Amino acid sequence: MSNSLTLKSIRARSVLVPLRRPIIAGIGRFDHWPLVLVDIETSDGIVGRSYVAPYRAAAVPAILAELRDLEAVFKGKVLAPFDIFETALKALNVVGVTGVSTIATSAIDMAAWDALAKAAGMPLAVFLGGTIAPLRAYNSNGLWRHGVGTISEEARELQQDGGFTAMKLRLGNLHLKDDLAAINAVRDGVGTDIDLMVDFNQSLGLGDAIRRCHELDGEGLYWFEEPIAYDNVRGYAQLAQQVRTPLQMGENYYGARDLFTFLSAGAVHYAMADLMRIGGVSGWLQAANLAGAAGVQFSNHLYPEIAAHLMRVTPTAHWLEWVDWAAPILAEPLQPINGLITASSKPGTGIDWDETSVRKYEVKA
Ligand code: SMN
Ligand code: MG
Repeated sequence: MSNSLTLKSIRARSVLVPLRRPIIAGIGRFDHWPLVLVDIETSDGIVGRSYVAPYRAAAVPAILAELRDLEAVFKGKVLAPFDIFETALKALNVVGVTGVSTIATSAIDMAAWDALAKAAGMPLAVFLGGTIAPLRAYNSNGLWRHGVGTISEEARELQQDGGFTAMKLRLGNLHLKDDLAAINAVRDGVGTDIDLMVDFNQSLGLGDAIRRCHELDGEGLYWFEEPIAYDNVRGYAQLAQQVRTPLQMGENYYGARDLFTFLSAGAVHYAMADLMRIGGVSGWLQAANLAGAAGVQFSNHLYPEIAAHLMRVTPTAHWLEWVDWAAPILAEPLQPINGLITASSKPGTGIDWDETSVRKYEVKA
């Protein structure tokens, strides 16, 4: 027995949307944000939607090509996300299951879950057995690694734009004094009562990270995110033993097994997942339940529109990372209220396109 929805077609388009504040971090600079918009058309006329944001505009054609490949595999088949996920990753292991393969699979998975929840007439959180309620969120829309001169003002904007009491600052400057100046500038702007997460975006070597984390350990920061290369499990395990401020990482986990590796090694205090890399909703559920079993608090990386549903069925749900980067093309972007984010209460995820804006920002293949 199966549900009655079958996959008719996958429509994938790409847009390049402007960023109000350019992303400047240890991993590069991005002035525009490429999004791949996915619409899965089903036999019942229900359309499941999702988007993925692969950072590099030049990588978009590879993702579109993989989506066309998977469309051919799943055309006419039952829309069963569990089966699609297993089949897609098995089929793609011959070209590598991380990277583009996981990104394309995640996009289809998220759109498939959206369609199923819509068919059931329930918001995704409810469809998955949870409820919808406000989640505490931190503002991640700014505080990039640019000159310190505008940081205080920007922190004030991030606080006021949604009533946030938590925000994330990007660090990993060559010199400690520049990291300290940025922290002090945030606190000059918004005081010391806010929760301040810091993200090094892998910019330090292990030795320098041990030094830098010790030097910043007394600053009362909420977490140290990705101080070293994302795949240095042993390095994270060493750092985790040595620092007092909790270590956070996970935006680069490709699939739940990567989280399992880090949990088994005792390499993280907090963990997070990025829906495009962890494997969409299916991958998130695996990872969130692993983190739950390990008692490790779990946050999202980007994709707040879907994460706001999934955090409601995550046993150790922690902070929601708030970014509004997809807002230019969404019909109903979420709105933060008093630093809280609540998922859409429409059937599915609530993701729908503002077609006029999509036409404006579309990049023709
Ligand atoms: C980040 C997000 C998106 C692009 C670059 C960097 C950052 C985060 O690591 O955690 O928000
Ligand atoms: Mg990060």
